[in-house]
Formats: sequence, C-alpha cells, structure tokens
Amino acid sequence: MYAQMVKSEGKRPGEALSPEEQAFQDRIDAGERIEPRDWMPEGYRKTLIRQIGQHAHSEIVGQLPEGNWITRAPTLERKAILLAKVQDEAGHGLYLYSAAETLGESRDEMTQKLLDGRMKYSSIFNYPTLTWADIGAIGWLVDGAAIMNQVPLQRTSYGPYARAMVRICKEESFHQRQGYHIMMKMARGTDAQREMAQDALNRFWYPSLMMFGPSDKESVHSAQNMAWKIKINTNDELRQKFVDQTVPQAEFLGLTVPDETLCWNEEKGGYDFAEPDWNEFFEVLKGNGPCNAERIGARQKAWDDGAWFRDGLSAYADKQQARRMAAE
Ligand code: FAQ
Repeated sequence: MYAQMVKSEGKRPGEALSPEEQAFQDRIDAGERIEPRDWMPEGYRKTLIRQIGQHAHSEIVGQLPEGNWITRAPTLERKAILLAKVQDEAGHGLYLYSAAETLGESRDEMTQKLLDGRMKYSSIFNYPTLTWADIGAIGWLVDGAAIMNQVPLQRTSYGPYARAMVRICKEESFHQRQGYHIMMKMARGTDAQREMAQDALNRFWYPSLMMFGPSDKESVHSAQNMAWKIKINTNDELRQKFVDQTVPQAEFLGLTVPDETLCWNEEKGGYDFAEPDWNEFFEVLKGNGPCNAERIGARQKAWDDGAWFRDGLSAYADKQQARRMAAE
C-alpha cells in the first residue's frame, strides 16, 4: 500500500505533513467540507481535477454507445426514455466540468487532455452496443455500477463534487430502473429476445466489474484518496457490493451470470466471483479496446465541428464587454 502511494499525488511514506497540511487533514478527519476558496494541498487539487475531469469525460463519452440506438429504439416510448437518459448524461458531464473548473482548470483544457490522451474516461464505454438488449444491460449494469460508486461520493470531502453527486445519483436511479425494465421485457419475451438479453449480460458483465478500477493491490490512488475522503470505499469493496446486489437481479430475470465459479460464501456474507481479465482492462486503458479510436474520433469531430460556435460566443462576449466599457 505504501509503495503505491508514491505514484499518487500525496505524501511519500514517512514524509511529515506541514502545519498547513496537518490543519487541512484535521478538517477532513472532522468531516468538514472543503470549498473552492479554501487552502488545499496541490496534490488534493490535482487529484480532484483528475478524478472529476475523468468522471465528466465518462458521462460525455458515455452518451455515444446509447446515442447509437436512439433512432432504432423499438417504440416511441422507448425512444423518448432513451433520449431523456442520454440528455441526462450530458447534464451530468456539465455539472462535473463545472465542479472541476472551480479547482482552476478550464473545460477547454480538460477536453484537450482527453483528446490527446492525457486524461482518461471510463473503460466501459470502449465496448460496442450491438443489439437493443445492450441498452437494457447498460442501464441495469453500467448505471447500476455507476450508482454503487457514486452514492458514497455524495459524502466526498470536496463540496462542489459532493453536491453534484446528489442530483446525478437521483437521475442514475431512473436510468438503472429503465435498463432493468428493458431486460425484464426481453427476458420474458420470445426465445430470440431472451437469447439477446443473455448475450448482452455475457458481454457486459466483466466490463461492468472493471468499472470499479483495478484490484486494491493494483490501485495507485486509493490510499491517499481515502485519507483525503475523495474516495470513500476501495475498488474491491464496491465491486463486491455490486456483485451481491446484481446476482439476485439476474436470477429474477432468469438469466445466468457468465461466471461458473460464482457461489454464495456464507462466512463472508457475499458471493465469491471470478475476477475480470485485468490484461484486457489495462489494454483498454492504453487505447486498445474495441471502440477507443471510434470514441475519441467522435469527440474530436464534435470539438472541431463546434469551433465556429465557440468562436461566435467569444466574439459576442467581447463585443458586450466593449459596449459596457464604452458606456462607463
Ligand atoms: N476506466 O488507483 P486507481 C457512468 C484508472 S460514470 C478507466 O484505482 P482511482 C455514468 C485510474 O484513473 C463512470 N480508467 O484510481 C454513465 C488510474 O489512472 P490515472 C465513471 C480507470 O481514481 C452510465 C488507474 O486506473 N465514474 O458510468 C478505471 O483511485 C451510463 C489506477 O486506478 C467515475 O469516474 C476505469 N474503469 O479509482 C454514463 C466515478 N478504473 O488517472 C453514461 C469517479 C481505474 O492515474 C451511460 N471515479 N482507472 O492515469 C472514481 O471513483 C475513481 O476514479 C475510480 C478509479 C474508482 C474509477
């Protein structure tokens, strides 16, 4: 654990805290919220920009796999629901960029870092959505995993991030329910629909487990981030809770979790389950997942296509400012 902290933004093992850092840590330990104008260690600021920025990018890139199905939703009602969900994700991205901007990095800078590979987004959005059942599986599993991770983040130490999480979690609950509802329809439908639902579960199960990050022994940021209450639970704790919550939901659907080793462990009060393929996870992080190039290509195109609009807004703002100054 200590060796891992060296790579993180915090102190090296054994390094003493300055009086300012100690006072800051005391505030965190007392459960106080840190606000944008408060003094904070540079490492705290940087790691929050990294996490909130990556979270914002995930919400925005996360619109792409589902957006792919808006024109092909099977009914008008499903189309309206999916459209609303995808719009919610855009809103989440915007709250989160705003929260990160309070730490001194602009949305333009974060976007540039995403496009040139210096910032990440969640690995899950590098997998394709091949059938309508995938939209059910995303709502059920991906939003389900997102909620599991984000409910504790409502208690995170940085005020703007914690407050953004409250609304995001409410909306994610609706997303999860709509996904599960699609799965119920498919699982109780024709044989072909049931097979499609099972196939979606087979393909999204392990990538969903990867959303919680590498195992605790591989997680470089967990120790420092938990001390700063940027992170409330470890990656493995949340993964376990997700499996325990989701397996009975799969049973209710009559679907099979694609893990032959899965079994209830009475002693620990949770399921034993197979780890995802961590080589695949690290390859996806390096940019070698099935859809990485497509996703970044789509973001780059949107950024380039929007340049005229950003320029127009800036020119308008400059003109307004010049008028105000002339009138003073
Ligand atoms: N994907 O030391 P740790 C959503 C990176 S929102 C990509 O454990 P940490 C809504 C990590 O950044 C989903 N990279 O890191 C939605 C670090 O690399 P770095 C997004 C990952 O930060 C639903 C390295 O691995 N949610 O889905 C991943 O302590 C449906 C070492 O890892 C959030 O962002 C990954 N899965 O813990 C939208 C929640 N895991 O930066 C549309 C907030 C790890 O040093 C449709 N974030 N990495 O180069 C967090 O809670 C944390 O950042 C973790 C990672 C738990 C993701």
